[in-house]
Amino acid sequence: MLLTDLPSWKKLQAHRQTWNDVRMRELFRSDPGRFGRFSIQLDDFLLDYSKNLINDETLALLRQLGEEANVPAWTDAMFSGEKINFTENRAVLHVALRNDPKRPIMVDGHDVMPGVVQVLEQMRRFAHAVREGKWRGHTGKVITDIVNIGIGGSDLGPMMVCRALKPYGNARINMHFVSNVDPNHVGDTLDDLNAESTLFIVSSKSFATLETLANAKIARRWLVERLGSDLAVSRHFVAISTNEEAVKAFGIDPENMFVFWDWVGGRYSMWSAIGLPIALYIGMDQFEEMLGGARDMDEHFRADPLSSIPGTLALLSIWYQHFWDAPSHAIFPYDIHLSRLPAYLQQLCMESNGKSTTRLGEKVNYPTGEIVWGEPGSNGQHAFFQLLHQGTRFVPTDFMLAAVTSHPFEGLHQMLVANCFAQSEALMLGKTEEEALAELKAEGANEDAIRLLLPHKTFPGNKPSNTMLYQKLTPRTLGRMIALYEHKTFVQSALWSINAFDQWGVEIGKRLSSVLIRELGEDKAVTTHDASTNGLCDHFQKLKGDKVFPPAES
Ligand code: G6Q
Repeated sequence: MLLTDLPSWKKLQAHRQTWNDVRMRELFRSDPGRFGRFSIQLDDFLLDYSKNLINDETLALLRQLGEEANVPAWTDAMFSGEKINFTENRAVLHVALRNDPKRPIMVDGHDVMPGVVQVLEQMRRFAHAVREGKWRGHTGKVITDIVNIGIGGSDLGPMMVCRALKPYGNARINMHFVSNVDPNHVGDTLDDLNAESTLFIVSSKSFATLETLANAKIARRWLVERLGSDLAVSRHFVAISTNEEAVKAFGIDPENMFVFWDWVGGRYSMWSAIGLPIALYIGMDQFEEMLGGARDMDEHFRADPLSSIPGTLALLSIWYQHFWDAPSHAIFPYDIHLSRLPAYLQQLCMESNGKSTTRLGEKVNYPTGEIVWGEPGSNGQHAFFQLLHQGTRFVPTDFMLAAVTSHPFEGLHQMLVANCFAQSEALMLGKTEEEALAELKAEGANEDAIRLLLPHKTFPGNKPSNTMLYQKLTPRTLGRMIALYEHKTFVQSALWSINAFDQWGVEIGKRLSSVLIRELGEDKAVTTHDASTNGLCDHFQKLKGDKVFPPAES
């Protein structure tokens, strides 16, 4: 049955009508236990979801909806290795990558855990050798720079985590991430590197992605030119893939290859060998801490999917998206180390749930897939927060912050925390006309000024937000947080009756450009497309001429 046909849907529609005149500030005033009732704690990790437009009845109805959509049964199916990614005939087992190795998970009659453990051990040996300076470059130099070449799921996770866990990073090792086929990406990166001490990781599940292979070829040529021998490749290139043949064909020795499996989706793969850059940077013990954090969240989720942290956030998102007309969801980490988290979650959520066909092959008759966006605070406050406070859009928000920072400069962290709390408070409270008037009077404004300014100085408030507060952004905490959003995304997909684990929209993009790549390389007008595309090709060819842009002057 589709979401809108479930019995609780109609009840939620009726329930929504009771919310038209409800003010969250009044709910807090009348109920001192609200924070306690609407918050969940997993060790130090607290989710405060009390600043939402909900009461006990709302939550009960949403949970009922989740039961009717069979969320618990879908959860069991995923954890037990059923092929729930049915359009690709694959199991969905990122949870196996952080599972207790003693708990078997079967796919096609085989336990996947021994393979998982074997790759983790290989990663441990390699990370140790590089970090201890035992793995050296072709000329005997220790590795100081690591370049991950990959895109999408083979880039965003490791990049986001390496930034997030900088305080845990090896001081000798600089991490670089090349993803874009824009030549400036690989070019600017290589400009600053010494081939003798650089290690490249070519990271691609399919080993067929145009951007990655093109950048990897440039990097290999750059290396061989500088070190004067093809033999250097084996000390400076490793590959992560599911496709051994393609890795061999590229010229990387399978000895230097780390495998993973088709049951790991690209955007769910940072826990697999795709996480090798993370392990090289923070060490394997800390990498396993991160896996442990994800396992904590897996267990918490699995025990009671609809009352868990991820389940609650998913149900709230359904409430706002369908009953409050909120197509987007903002992510505001008050932590500069999490600056790439919004981009990471954009892929996780929008690639997973950006679908309009149900599991039964029908078109959905309701919106799916939140538009995820965000930036770290407090920067956002000086930019787009205005729209949240006084604009016409309704944007539910997640804030996240740590109680302890790795740079305890006097007072700064407290200011950051205060800013974060103040924003969620202001979004919830708003400012009434009476309050704005009192302020203007206290400032000594005359009657004319009051008439002019009063409507502009009031704030509607009643804007929902969730806050995640934890002690410190450790590998374990980060693992918990990412697994949380994975499971939130999964619960949403179960409610929307869609397959969160395929990505045909990405596949089409991979094919579409190949015709144009060929045509743009030919010395004749492009005429096979619509007038706009032909016109753009024509203008490009005129503008480009034979010009190669000179490097910027130093
Ligand atoms: C992830 C997507 C996509 C993928 C990239 C790279 O879930 O499928 O972002 O990760 O297109 O693919 P490869 O790893 O195969 O190069």
